[in-house]
Amino acid sequence: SKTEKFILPKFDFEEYMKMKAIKVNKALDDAIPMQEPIKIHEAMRYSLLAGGKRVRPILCMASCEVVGGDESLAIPAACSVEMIHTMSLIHDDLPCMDNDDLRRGKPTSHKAFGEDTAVLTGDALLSLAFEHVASKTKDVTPQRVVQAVGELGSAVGSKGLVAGQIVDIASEGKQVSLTELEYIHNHKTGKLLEAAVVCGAIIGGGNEIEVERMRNYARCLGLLFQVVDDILDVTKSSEELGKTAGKDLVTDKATYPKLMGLEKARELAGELVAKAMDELSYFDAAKAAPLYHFANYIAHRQN
Ligand code: GRG
Repeated sequence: SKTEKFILPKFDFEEYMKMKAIKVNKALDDAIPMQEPIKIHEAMRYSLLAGGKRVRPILCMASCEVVGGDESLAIPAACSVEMIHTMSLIHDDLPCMDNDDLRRGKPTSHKAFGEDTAVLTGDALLSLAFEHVASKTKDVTPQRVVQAVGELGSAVGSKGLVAGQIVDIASEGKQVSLTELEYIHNHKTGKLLEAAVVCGAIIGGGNEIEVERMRNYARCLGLLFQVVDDILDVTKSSEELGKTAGKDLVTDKATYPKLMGLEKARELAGELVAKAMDELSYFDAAKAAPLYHFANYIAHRQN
């Protein structure tokens, strides 16, 4: 296939992810020491250190390295991205939103600490995210740090995550078109992924062309993630038929296979992974290896 030639046999992607996640987890742990008021810091640490995959911070660090920056430059920004991601999950789980009891295998923030504290925990993580990248980023020009802060802000706000969430809420129970579905995914999932990658490239010293290439790469990756998720939903659903019906069959949630057909959805996934890799071909192949494997991993994951 078109992507085969990019697979570099010597690169251990699983090991790479594991090592990077260890660094991220250590940095996140250090970023929020236990202190007074105990309750809020306990709640912040509870959700932040609950063991997500750390996809966004790892992408931020990998993107910094692809433009020639040292990984350490991007660690504060990487932590900020994960703080924003975590706060969006806390607020998404609230009774007034999705009303979920479990997240990352543990009771959600409002279940563990109460709704009032969960709202404040999200607020505190969001504020800390900006404080952290601004005050902890070292050996990067102020101009680049400010640019990264701006990227993060626009990824979160009413043109970013919040936009995706409000349109998603408005579309509940309605027929969703492909355009609307893409809008929701691009904002709810895509924008923060994009900010993670773009911030990494800015902080790593990338020039404008390099930053835009990485932005395009991230956009492909975000959409790919969603298309593959939807395809897996369908294939899982049909396998589980007779046991428990797949969630797609029991809800009216719009998905790519539903709106364009399974074959066309698979084609789209193939196009996205090829385009993502095309953006990477501009960079040093060895430094880009993790990002090639990332795209490949997302395209071929089985659950
Ligand atoms: C951001 C101010 C502000 C408010 C929040 C609630 C909300 C607005 C937006 C919703 C954002 C949301 C829940 C998007 C879904 C993103 C997504 C794909 C989550 C799953 O990410 P993974 O698989 O999860 O990376 P882990 O647990 O591994 O980190």
